[in-house]
Amino acid sequence: MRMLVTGGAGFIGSNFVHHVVAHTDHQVTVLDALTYAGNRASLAGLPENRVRFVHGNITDAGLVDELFADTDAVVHYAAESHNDNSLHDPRPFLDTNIVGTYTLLEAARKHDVRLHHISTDEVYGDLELDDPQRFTDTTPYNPSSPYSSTKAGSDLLVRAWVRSFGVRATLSNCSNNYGPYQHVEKFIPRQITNVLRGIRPKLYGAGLNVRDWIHADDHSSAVLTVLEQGRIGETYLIGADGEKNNKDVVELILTLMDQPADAYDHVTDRAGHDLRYAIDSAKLRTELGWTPQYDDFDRGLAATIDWYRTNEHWWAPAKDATEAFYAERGQ
Ligand code: NAD
Ligand code: TDX
Repeated sequence: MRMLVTGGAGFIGSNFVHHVVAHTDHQVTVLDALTYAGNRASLAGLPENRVRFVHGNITDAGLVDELFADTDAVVHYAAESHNDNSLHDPRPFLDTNIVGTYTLLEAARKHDVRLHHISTDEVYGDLELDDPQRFTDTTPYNPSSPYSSTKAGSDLLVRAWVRSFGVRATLSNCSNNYGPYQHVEKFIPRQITNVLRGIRPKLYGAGLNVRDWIHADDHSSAVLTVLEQGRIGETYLIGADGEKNNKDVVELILTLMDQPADAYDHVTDRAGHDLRYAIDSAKLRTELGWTPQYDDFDRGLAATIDWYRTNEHWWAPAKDATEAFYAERGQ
């Protein structure tokens, strides 16, 4: 299969490209604009006869049209992905997440190309800490931030293009990912690299907010499963039963890095901070037979810490500017 991966130089997209090369015979073309979040080094070492890189923007209709003409399937990861950035400057989120997705849908429609759209559990809003319910594909949309509202908008565009124009698309909404190649602006890599730099980790507010962690490689295997076996028009929620509050995660990072568990600071909370996300992935597991491989968060986190320890050349160039951005906001 000839596969186009948008956003393949980002965190989850690059993990997916590594996964596809290791587990299939597909030919991959990556389309990535190399924003501050994209990094060609995340694709280093992959065989040139399997992976081609195209530097370009998903809002460029001419380029997208050209690429779709030579593609059997598209997996759409490209997005502005960081909530804190969306609170500071929402505009790029509208351009990439909404107009970019629209541009891909129009090309999928014209060329009758199979499309899988990557989305997030944040479209469902948040849950109370003691709510026994978890998100399913029938949970009403209720996004909180400029980021999650643009992802919700992009999901609705995909559903409309399936229904109105017969585009062959599936969707997946995944919980918080961790693993190698994640930008140092995000919670887990920020705290690991802070410790490596001798900076105290920074916890927003009291740190009782819960995220449902999944290793990026498990996200990749789930996406491949949906691409190969998912029913057109369906939405699959991807999660690995990994609920943890931020305070526990930061304390675990410190302990795994041989620091006192309380050696962190509480900083200004995020505006509109979602309290809890939790995924019920029963549909994906029972209908398509998917299971995650990383069932031990402590081990997965320890491996991620090792990766950042040995790959400082990958993250160091972005670290100072990222911390300066947070410092301006008291975070
Ligand atoms: P990321 O910010 O690490 O990577 C995004 C990539 O998209 C970058 O390589 C960037 O250069 C590229 N990009 C941005 N705008 C573009 C444009 N206009 N044209 C072409 N390329 C562009 O993001 P991520 O964390 O890897 O997230 C990838 C996808 O997964 C997103 O759609 C996100 O909503 C979704 N998602 C992320 C998580 C998570 O925990 N990070 C969880 C669920 C879903
Ligand atoms: O320094 C920090 N301190 C802190 O306490 C940072 C950066 C974050 N946090 C908190 C905020 C969240 O409760 O940690 C939690 C995780 O924060 P992020 O890594 O920014 O992720 P989140 O906002 O949950 O969104 C992520 O998961 C869903 C991805 O960035 C999204 O792209 C995805 O859709």
